Amino acid sequence: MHPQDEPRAWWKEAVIYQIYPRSFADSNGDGIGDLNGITAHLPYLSKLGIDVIWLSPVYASPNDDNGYDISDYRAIMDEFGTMEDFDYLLAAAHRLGIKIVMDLVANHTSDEHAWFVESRSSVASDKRDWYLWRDPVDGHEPNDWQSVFSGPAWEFDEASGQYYLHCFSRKQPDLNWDNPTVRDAIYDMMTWWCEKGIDGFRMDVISMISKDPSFANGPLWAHVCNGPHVHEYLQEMRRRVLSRFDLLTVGEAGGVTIEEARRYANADGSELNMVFEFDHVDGNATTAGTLYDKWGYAKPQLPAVRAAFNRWQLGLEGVAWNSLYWDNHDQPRAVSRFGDDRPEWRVLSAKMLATCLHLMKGTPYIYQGEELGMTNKRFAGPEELVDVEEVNAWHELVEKKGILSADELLRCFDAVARDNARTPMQWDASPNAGFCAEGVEPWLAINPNYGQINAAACLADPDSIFYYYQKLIELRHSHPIIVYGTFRPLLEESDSIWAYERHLGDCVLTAACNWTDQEQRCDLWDEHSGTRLIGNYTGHVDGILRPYEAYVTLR
Ligand code: TEU
Ligand code: CA
Repeated sequence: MHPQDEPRAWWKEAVIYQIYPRSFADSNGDGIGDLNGITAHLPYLSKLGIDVIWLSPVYASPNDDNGYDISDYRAIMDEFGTMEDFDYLLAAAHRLGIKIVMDLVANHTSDEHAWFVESRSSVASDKRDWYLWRDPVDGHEPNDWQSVFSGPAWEFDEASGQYYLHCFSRKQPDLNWDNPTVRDAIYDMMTWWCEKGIDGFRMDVISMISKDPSFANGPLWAHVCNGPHVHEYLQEMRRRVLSRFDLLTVGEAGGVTIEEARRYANADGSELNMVFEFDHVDGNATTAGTLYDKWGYAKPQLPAVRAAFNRWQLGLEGVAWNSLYWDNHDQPRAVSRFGDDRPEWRVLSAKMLATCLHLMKGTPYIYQGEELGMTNKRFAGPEELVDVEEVNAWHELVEKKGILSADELLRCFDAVARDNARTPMQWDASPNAGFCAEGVEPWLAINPNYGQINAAACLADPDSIFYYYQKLIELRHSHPIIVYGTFRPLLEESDSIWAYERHLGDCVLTAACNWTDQEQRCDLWDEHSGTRLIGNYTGHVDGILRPYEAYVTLR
């Protein structure tokens, strides 16, 4: 069995594990996860079998947005440790055969970055043009763009009488990528990290680096995503930096369409390896987009989620490469959102979701704790809001504008707030879940269900979600059809079953997942269907799928 047309690449065969360092493991008793905490848990990741770690930002930062506001790209955040700790982590990971991909946040910096401090100092500054400064229009903002984190995307600077653009918080001013000196500085910094031996970049909001030069009124997304020069800049980045090293590159691409992704992730290798699209996590697709639209609590429905994936699977076949994810540090927990986190169904539905995702075509991403079936938290009241997005949304939608009631927004937070994913990793059943020492206060409250849901319990149970993920990873490493086989959707009319085939040479992989808590009829298999590859129940009953059953065969 050999991959046919599809060129082989290590980043297609790999499984990536995302670490949100602040919430992973605290090694020095300050309640904040750190680099040495990650190093200490490398054997755990090695046991899981992952190939690559994506580290959410570890650079110096005042933490307005937990490290997505960088004040020095060449320094480690004090709370996370030192550059020596980083070098040690990188070397220790490499010894175990695990690669490390860095988060590259280069659409914006912190307002405390030396570049911005200088830019702000005077309209005559050499670095004035490194950011997007504009004069007021009729005494107010230059246009009506709203920041992703609520309120105007422009902040007025009294001293110089101009506004600067910040698509995210006011402490995250956008860089001006149209200035070639800015691009040079970014490429230099990237090269510096590559020369250190890192293995790639996850590029934060990379689809937003080229703004619509008209700065016309309208929804922010429509004017900042997939702008006129974005492909030109990424091709330049490829020539100047990426092509010189053996890297995995994935661009976070809010607002990306399949058409655009065929360029960003083109198989010709001219830009990135793959992008993160948002169709399955952002029902509204992407170009619409007032902030208010994000807040809702409707359960995603199988037909819509499946249709989104099917579109991307077919849309990129042979011409670009997909990434596959259910959740990350910006999304609620997979099992709570797409599965069923009630105690009787949590384990089965988490395994079902994993099956569904990992056997499609693309590179799968696991977000820390997903392999344990960690769940969403519950927001009791505004005193629990920590994430800048939650705090600002509360202020804007509840307090200032009264668009949502307090209760409504809290229910939305329960469903989709980012802090659902950011509660500390649940390592064991000891006080503080093994995340930090007993008696220390963790930076974000631990989910009270850590007594039942934790890594130690999973490791002790051969039937756990952890070992199911381990098996899926092993399968990917041993069956080229999982990496390279073409994708064919099945049962596209079904309201309850997500099914597909993969084809490579004469081999066919058939996967079917029951998305409901009821038994469903399913006639995909007969005596010619081949042998069982994996499933989340023991055995298989002909003609049916039991509640949340996932069943996969290979012939
Ligand atoms: O996210 C950008 C993004 O487009 C969204 O994921 C957004 O944060 C989310 O929809 C808000 O509800 C990236 C990072 O992943 C995120 O953590 C940062 O806050 C953001 O960029 C700014 O750097
Ligand atoms: Ca710490």
